Amino acid sequence: MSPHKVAIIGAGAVGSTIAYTLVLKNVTTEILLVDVDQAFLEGQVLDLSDTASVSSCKIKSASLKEAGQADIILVTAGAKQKEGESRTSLVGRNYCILQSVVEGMKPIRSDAIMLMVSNPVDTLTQIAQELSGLPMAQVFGSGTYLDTTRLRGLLSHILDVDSRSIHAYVLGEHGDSQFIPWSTASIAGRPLIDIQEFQKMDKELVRIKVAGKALKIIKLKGATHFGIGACASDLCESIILNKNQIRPLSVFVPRLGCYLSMPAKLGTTGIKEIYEIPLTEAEEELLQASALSIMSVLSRV
Ligand code: 6V0
Repeated sequence: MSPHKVAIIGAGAVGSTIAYTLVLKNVTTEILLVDVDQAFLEGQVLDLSDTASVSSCKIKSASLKEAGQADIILVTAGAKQKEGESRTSLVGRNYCILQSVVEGMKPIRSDAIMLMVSNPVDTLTQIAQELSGLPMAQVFGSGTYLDTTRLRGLLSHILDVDSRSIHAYVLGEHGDSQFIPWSTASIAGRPLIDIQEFQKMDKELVRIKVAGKALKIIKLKGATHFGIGACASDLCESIILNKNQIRPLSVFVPRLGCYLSMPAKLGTTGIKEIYEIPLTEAEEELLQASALSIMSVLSRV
């Protein structure tokens, strides 16, 4: 494998879980961890370095300048939601953090791929692209990949089919205005709307459970990190191995004028293509409403 450097900004619950899952995947040669809390960072690096028995990946603490020269830069730094708090309420605090992170990394390697994870992820991805000056194809957010994983997990339980064989997406904002385009969901080419168990299913309850799962976890244990760890490391693998996988990611959709989640093809150069799903009129309205909601958050920054 050719040398591959992944930088993770923010070594908290999310950043360290991404680092841990990446180490176990053995797809990268070096992980650079960056955090403002130097003692905490040193502890995380020492703890993660104990995974050496299962991986040859080296883990180091690094400066923002060094992180700016990595092949892939993940941003997880920032405040997280508290119980009952929405992701959009974090925008002011996390905008300031993002600004200092991007400025600190400059000059950023021109072919670096930047993956945003901090919330509100759609708004911050757009800001990261503008501040970094990197091409749009190289800056994207984890978007509704995690929500889609949650949806497929729930459907798998209800329909008794492996979640990876269910083609269904959560699109739009990684937040309250996200929506599920049910008309496009299928199993083995059969639209879900033609399947009897699906017809009996309470779709609104499924939507509420998917959209509300993060806050439920936060209420019970204070943070969510395993799901996003699995999703973000999968995205890194897709980039490093040029897998051309289709994932619902926060990408810039010109006709809507903002970053939000759409299925997109991901490989070594970043976002290679955006696949706009054909939507019904009602679903298109939900997409437009989600775009408006993201743009209103952006206008408040
Ligand atoms: P955490 O455990 O508090 O970690 C955040 C880390 O960021 C801390 O270690 C801070 O010291 C560090 N930090 C703060 N400012 C800076 C800075 N300027 N430079 C470097 N490091 C800094 O939070 P956690 O890891 O749980 O969450 C991080 C972010 O991920 C939050 O915004 C969450 O809302 C977001 N999540 C996004 C998800 C997604 O699906 N996109 C999923 C879960 C969490």
